[in-house]
Amino acid sequence: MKFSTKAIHAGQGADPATGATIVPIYQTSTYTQEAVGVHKGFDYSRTANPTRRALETQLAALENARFGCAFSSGVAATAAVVGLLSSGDHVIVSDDLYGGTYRLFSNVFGRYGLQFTYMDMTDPEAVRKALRPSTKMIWIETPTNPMLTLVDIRAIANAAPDLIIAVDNTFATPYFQQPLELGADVVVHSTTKYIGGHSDVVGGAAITDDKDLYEAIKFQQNSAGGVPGPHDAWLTMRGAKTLALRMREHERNAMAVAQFLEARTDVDRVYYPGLASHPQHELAKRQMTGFGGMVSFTLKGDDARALAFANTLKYFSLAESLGGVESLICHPARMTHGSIPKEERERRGLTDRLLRLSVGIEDISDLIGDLQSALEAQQPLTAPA
Ligand code: P1T
Repeated sequence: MKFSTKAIHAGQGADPATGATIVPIYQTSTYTQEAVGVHKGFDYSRTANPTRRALETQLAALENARFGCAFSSGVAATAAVVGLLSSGDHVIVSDDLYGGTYRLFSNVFGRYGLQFTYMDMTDPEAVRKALRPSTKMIWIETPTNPMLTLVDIRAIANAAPDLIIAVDNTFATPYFQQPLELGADVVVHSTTKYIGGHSDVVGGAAITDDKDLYEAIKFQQNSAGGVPGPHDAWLTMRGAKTLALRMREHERNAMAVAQFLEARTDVDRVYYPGLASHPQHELAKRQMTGFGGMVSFTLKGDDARALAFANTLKYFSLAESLGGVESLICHPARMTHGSIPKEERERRGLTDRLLRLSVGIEDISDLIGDLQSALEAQQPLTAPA
């Protein structure tokens, strides 16, 4: 089965109880047993629920894997994977990543005795040198949020063959990037984003083809209990059916937006892996089958100018999150990445002037027109005194 067919058919067979063509929302917490321990495979909905199971089957198929666990959010999925580790274990983490992941690692798991080294992973040899006897996991976000930096998954997996390689594949989605085929052991998603696709549901997933790893993650899922309810699972599953269609359109629009911004003299830098000017454009072409829908950039001028620009846009809502059909703009330093200390942020290039676009699938002429009007509404830059 090819990708779009899997999105529509994997886990989506007719309901065995009624023949319903679409998987029903099994809005139940529990299941009546014929006798103690005699039941149809479900006994309590934290452990398993038919609607959630259909979503898990669908998402696993999209990553070309056998096993998936759905969670109530992306950070719940991340917590379940890092929760496999024990006090004293060491994790190497890509140094640009979602602020909430940084917060979870540093401020929650750090208190439980896990050790995290954040580093630039563009040099796999440097990653190999940073390995310690206690290193158990490498946590990769690629492309990173919000700088759109890439990490060569295969090179890192080769540099650390015995460790758990976890990849947050939220930005690329399985449509554009298949980390398990590149040597990763587990893929994590915020399904809140492109997979759900309509900004109406929060969720997460951890997907693997390794049975032992799956059993361990499922144990975490059931023990810590960060599961989605059946209605949220159903919404996510419905969204995922059109992932391929949406991603093609997100990418087409994002490329046009990135090229438009790059050609403007009032724009300082544009970060988009699809641009030939992106320092890792060749890796992007090799590792991904498309470049995604996220574009970050800096305007010339100060951060007040950047904020005024963001407030002037009509179709790009000023909002956290990404990956929905509607376009969003975010000021990462004050919004999604505010929990990272300023000096850490700036070391990664995440300045107060940085803006991040989640380019939606509206008509491209409206989006470009909106950006153009907002740029032209700004005070002209005055020459330095
Ligand atoms: O929000 P939640 O579903 O818990 O997902 C967390 C998460 C994990 N990984 C990546 C790469 C993410 O971008 C996120 C969430 N990010 C945002 C809310 C944001 O606006 O960047």
